[in-house]
Amino acid sequence: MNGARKDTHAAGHSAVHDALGGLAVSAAGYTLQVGPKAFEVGREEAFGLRILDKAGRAVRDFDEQHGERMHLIVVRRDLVHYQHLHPSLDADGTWSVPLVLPEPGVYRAFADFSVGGESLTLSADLHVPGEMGLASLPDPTSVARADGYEVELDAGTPTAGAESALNFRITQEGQDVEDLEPYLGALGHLVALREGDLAFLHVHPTGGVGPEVTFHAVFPSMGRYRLFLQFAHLGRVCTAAFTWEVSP
Ligand SMILES: [Cu+2]
Repeated sequence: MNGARKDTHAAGHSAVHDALGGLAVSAAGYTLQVGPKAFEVGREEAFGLRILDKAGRAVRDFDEQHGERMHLIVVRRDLVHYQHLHPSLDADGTWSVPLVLPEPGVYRAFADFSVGGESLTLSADLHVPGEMGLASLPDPTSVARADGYEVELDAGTPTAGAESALNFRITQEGQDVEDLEPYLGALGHLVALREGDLAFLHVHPTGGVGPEVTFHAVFPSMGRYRLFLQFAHLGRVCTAAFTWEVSP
């Protein structure tokens, strides 16, 4: 579930973790194993994943990060159909969660977790056969609509390699939303994916009071990124997506 949680570590939390991850199925001695890898369009499957150590044993001891021990992000490779899920861990070290992939195409599944104090994002492709309507990345914009909310992004002019502040302001019918609810130990959750290779930047708020949520991120290179902001209000989690262009 994605409900409100008690903040465990928003204060003093490092603003930027791994600048870059999500490009490999194996890193730092850990390997991601997923199944099934092929889905039928729109049909719910029991999706499972395991993190194997160097000896091939399933890891069972994970650190809590942002109120959960495993964050699963699934997005189609053209950066549509974003999902953020929290699987549950079985006794044998398998994380499982019901998963529906809504349209044909190739999806990237990112397992974002921490073991022994080290944060890692490993990823694997999932396939949905069928005729795929390819979406082109929407043009960069500073306003996105999500479930009846309007979200405005002010990030100045981000430069590759330098820390950027990203400020989101959430309104509803022209009124500031001042009573944002905690989500994953903070006022919002942001995932940034780079166009082209889906490099994964996982950033968290460094502050914010409703209606504003602020993050810091380092964009590793010039180019376009898709930002997925999630926030909670009135017991619901909403997702707003932005295309953001980073200058050299
Ligand atoms: Cu999560």
